[in-house]
Amino acid sequence: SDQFAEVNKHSSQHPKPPGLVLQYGTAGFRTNAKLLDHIMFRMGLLAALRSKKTQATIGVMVTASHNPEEDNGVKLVDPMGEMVTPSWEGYATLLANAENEDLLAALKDVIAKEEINMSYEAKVFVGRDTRSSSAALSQAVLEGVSSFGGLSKDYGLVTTPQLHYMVCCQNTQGKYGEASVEGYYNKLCQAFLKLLKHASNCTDDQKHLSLDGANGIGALKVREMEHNVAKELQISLHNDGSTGKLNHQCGADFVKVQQKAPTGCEIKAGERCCSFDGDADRIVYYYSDSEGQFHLLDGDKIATLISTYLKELLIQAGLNLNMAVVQTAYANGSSTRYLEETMKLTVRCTKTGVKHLHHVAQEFDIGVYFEANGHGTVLFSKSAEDKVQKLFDNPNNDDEMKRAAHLLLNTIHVVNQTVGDALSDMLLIEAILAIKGMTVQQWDAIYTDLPNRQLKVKVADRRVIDTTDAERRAVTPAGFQDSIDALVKKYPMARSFVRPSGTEDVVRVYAEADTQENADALAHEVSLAVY
Ligand code: NG1
Ligand code: ZN
Repeated sequence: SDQFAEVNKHSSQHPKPPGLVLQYGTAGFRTNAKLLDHIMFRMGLLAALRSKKTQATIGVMVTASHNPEEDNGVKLVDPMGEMVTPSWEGYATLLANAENEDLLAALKDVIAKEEINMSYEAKVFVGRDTRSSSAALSQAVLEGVSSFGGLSKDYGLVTTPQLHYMVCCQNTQGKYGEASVEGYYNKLCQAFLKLLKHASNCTDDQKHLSLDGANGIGALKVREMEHNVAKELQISLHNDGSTGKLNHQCGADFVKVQQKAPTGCEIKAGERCCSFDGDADRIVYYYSDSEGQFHLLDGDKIATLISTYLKELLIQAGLNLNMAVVQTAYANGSSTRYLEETMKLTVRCTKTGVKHLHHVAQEFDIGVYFEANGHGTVLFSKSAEDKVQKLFDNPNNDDEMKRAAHLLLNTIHVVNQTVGDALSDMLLIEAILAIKGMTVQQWDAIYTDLPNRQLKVKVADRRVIDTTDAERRAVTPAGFQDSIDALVKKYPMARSFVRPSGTEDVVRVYAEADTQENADALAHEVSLAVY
């Protein structure tokens, strides 16, 4: 039909380099931006098909998150704002790797398999990060959508979680909020200010936060948002993109992996600081003590702060809701022990990648999920939200219950439940610290991290390593896990695992032990065993 003629015509302007093979990984496609033009066009086509299939608006985000500026990437967002469903990740890989002359056949295959009604008009929301390649690449996505006669809305420069939010708002007819960047700020900031009504006597120090924007989109969005909350939160923005290079020696991934402060920020002793990543879906906190020692408060510490706060509120509110914390193998052993043994919370471990955590968190009334790298959020079930609303509306509550209900309700509103969101997480964390009158040092002292080390190892083919038990054990190559076990035995309180990265062509090694020397030695020894 006509539609396919259009696709053919436009596809020839976005040719695939013959033989190039790419995989839709942990967070979509990600590689050097020069290799991505045809991928973007084709993801526009696929998003249009996904929209026709679901008869809903689909999102396409152009970003490579914490990767270097030269890279780019793309991920698809499903109707409720969640990551695209696994079977469609398979189609994405299929379309991406079809040689030019096979593209139409591959599309027709997807259409037939999914029994897609091609007469439905596709609707796609597109967003992009600040990389120099992102504008042209998002144009290619838009062209893909329109080749199938679809309608698209280009949100331009937005954070990844903002795009997820827009898609969810659009498909829930505004019940989740208004599908605009303004609507997003209004919802989050109003909830934040209501939460802050419960914080008394905040000092200027407590109201001050130093923020590393990773020279990316998060910095632009903090600038747009900050005036809304300026009375309660004063942000000193560093690495705002005006001079530095995206993610270079800064940002949440750098700070987490290097376990040191970003360049571009003069941090004063004791000062509360945080870093976003390149698309503002991750956040980590840190401070430097009076001896100049660096202290990192990662996703595990964030999950602990939030779940502790929520548990206290549930008790005060007299609400019996089941809550769990969802982590990955990268969660520090101390955090898991603290959550289970001291907080008596349910803790679940999943494979790396937020889609896995999100999925498990949905099984509970309240699911707090965070990757150690600072990517996470809180999910509230429909029935949990209803119970909180009902309690809030009940005129017979005593003062403590009234307070708890108001706090729970506005906590639900400040959270972006579609996906981990650095801006939203920051507002929630800042609110909790203010409400509890807690300093970053007191938060840090809740438990002490086991010293740990993460390494990357380049190998010929990372797929030879296959894992099980939420990636905590290797099943191939034969004998490899036995070697790891033997090394782990040498050190007190040790743990180590190895898995292939889904976003980079490397194998990741993680080790923790009683001392930093031992964690470093173990990580090193395990990385030698990888070959
Ligand atoms: P890979 O490259 O698969 O380890 C990394 C992070 C994930 C996730 C994705 C997407 C670590 C160890 N891994 O995945 O947690 O955030 O990137 O950004 O941090
Ligand atoms: Zn990111």
